[in-house]
Amino acid sequence: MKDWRGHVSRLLWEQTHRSPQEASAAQWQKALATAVLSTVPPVEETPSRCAAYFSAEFLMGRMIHANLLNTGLLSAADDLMADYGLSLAQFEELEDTALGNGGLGRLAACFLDSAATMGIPLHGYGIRYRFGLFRQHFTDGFQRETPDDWLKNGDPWSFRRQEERVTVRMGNLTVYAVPYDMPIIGYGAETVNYLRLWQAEPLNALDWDKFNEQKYDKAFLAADEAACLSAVLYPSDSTDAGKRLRLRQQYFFCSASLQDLLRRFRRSGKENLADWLTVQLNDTHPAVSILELIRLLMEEEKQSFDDALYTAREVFAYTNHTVLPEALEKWDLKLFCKCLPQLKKILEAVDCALVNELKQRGVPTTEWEKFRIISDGQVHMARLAVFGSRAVNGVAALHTKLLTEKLMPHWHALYPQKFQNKTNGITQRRWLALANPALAKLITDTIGGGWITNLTELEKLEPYANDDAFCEAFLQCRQQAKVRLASYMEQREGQTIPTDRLFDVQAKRLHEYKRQLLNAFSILDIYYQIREGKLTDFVPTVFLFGAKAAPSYKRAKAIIKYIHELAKMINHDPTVSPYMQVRFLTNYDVSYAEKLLPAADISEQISTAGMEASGTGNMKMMLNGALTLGTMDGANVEIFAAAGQENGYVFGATVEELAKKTDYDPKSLYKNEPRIRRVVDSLIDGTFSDGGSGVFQELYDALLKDASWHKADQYYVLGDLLDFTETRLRANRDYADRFGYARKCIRNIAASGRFSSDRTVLEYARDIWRLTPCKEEK
Ligand code: 26Q
Repeated sequence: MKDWRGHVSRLLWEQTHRSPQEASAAQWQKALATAVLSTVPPVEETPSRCAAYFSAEFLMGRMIHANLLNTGLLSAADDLMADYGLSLAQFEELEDTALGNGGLGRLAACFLDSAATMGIPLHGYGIRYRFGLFRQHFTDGFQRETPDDWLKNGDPWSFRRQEERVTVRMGNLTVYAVPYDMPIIGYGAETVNYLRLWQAEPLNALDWDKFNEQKYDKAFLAADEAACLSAVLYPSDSTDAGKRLRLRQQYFFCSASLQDLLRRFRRSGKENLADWLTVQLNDTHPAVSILELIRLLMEEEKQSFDDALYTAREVFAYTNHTVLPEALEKWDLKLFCKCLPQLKKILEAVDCALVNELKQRGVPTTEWEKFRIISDGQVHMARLAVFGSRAVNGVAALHTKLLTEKLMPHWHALYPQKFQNKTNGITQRRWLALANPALAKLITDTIGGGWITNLTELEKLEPYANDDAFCEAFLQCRQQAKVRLASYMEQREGQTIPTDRLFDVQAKRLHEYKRQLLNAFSILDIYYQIREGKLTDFVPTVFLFGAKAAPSYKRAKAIIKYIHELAKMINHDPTVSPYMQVRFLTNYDVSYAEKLLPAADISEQISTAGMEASGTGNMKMMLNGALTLGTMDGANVEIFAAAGQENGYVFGATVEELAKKTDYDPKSLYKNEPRIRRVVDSLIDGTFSDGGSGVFQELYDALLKDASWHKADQYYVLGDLLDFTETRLRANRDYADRFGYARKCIRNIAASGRFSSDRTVLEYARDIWRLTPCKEEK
């Protein structure tokens, strides 16, 4: 280890000509990255069989701490920096790698960590966006966005592989796809996989003739058009329907990735592509791959269409992440064919093959339209993905049930064997070992360190729920996490929070179905009750929100403004602010989550039942011992089942109940329930100001007035409001018994083993990728 330290110091000097004391965080990171990467074995080329994870998003966060942990160099690096009066916390000033929006992108990152740790050859393929998810700030409570210049301090974890570039053609635009490889180091560093992200570059960086004609703007035009392809991540996590550039982005990385994999396949000496490779499609974003693989097999391998289609249907597997109809990708057929003319014939042929199969299997012609990939002048990507894949999975038990029974019952009837469930998971290396060092140490001191690679070991904590000394130690860890968050907020926001309170946390993308507005209304309801002296035993609480809204999502932005107004009123009310504080964190990202989630006492998971496919923040908070306050939705159902309902707080209408409420009338609730009326009226009675923008009136109308395209309060905010507040107040009262509450927290931790992404990727490997981990399970 002495050597390693000398190595780092030498690197620092060679790379920067700065002494360790003078070197910046970015320079230290680069030296450490070089040193870390030099210790790990190379990626195994062409293994006997592998899987590729195609995803438009990889939300990696910061890699420095994770890579130091996984190579066993974390404390060595910490000691080294300490010698110069520095610490690993220094790296907090560096940018996150935020090439993703939210859950789906972070899931991809967790899977890569888990697969490498479990010895599964799974490689990531995606886009090297020049700008990741926008940075958020607020002016007068309104969200503003600025570009995320994540590369400004360099990218020391990736290698440019110029020699492995490929060309991609889209109509009359042809570009290079240049790969950047980030080694993915498993815990213990026995397995190294790769994440290959493609950057679009022009065939000619400069039009020489135009330049010499002094037409300077024209001289760079073609180059700019190419660079545009991988320039920005679309900041919407539902639809950004019909955007031509988005389709081009998808095709760009899919074509490049498939060309790359075919090249590797040829080197492998294997005969049959499907024997060597499974491609997992992370939602429909990369589903155009199905058509592109067929095209490549026909053109490059001279296969017949039928053979190529057969191969594609053996190679691909599709993960669905949503049942919301508006979030299912569809492309205008004309736009699709104009953008990707080389796929037109193949698209039609695949649609035709589908029809033949329907015919063959005796599906009545009247049913065909529901299946057709081309229908209504649109290309239905989910249909293409289901038809073109060997396996289709949902991401939580309830979600898979809704997928097969409600969203795609006809497909399920046709291919019952294709459908499976793979409940999501999270990596405990990042979300416990790194994010909550105090708790991680307590757990390891108590039951040993096996949980790092086998999370079900946490079951051994169960008996300690009744051990007062352990409860006390747990509560101290929770306290430390709160103090840590408070000082981090001081640093990021210039404002802190009191730490001697209950922390109630809702952190996730802003969406109507996630119901941040329900949370806000309930806080306001409680506020009024306290003011009126009706609630005298309320345990002082800090309500924390972290959320970004898609820039074009007006209502989501209105809700952000509303929460800011609510916070302003409550925090400035001297009679109530000792009991309640409301904070909206600025620019919630992976690094913020690492500080926030370990500090939560209550994990808010309050989506309208049936709408959240899984959720993964719920798992992160459970793992750190928060109690879930949630609906019977997504993975909450499995969380409550694992921990026991008595160790959490369930509320709200269930999927079945909602299905029966066809006559739901929010207006009568509004009329008959004064508490509901009072909070809803705050939108329009002058309690809060939307700065004259009219956005609060629009929220009000969405709750009470039927619009032409959907019914009033379609997320059942008012319907669940009273039950939610009641349940939340019960949790608040329970919290007063510190040890009683801690016991429940510990039982949650003990039951969280199932929610490791190690378990999830092992299931994918066994049931879909047909891969056996290449090392012994630890
Ligand atoms: C689609 C078309 C055009 C532009 C953007 C998009 C787009 C981008 C991102 C659509 C969806 C997303 C991301 C979706 C997402 O994050 N879904 C979440 O996935 C998690 C992992 O499975 C689940 O836990 C969450 O429940 C689900 O909401």
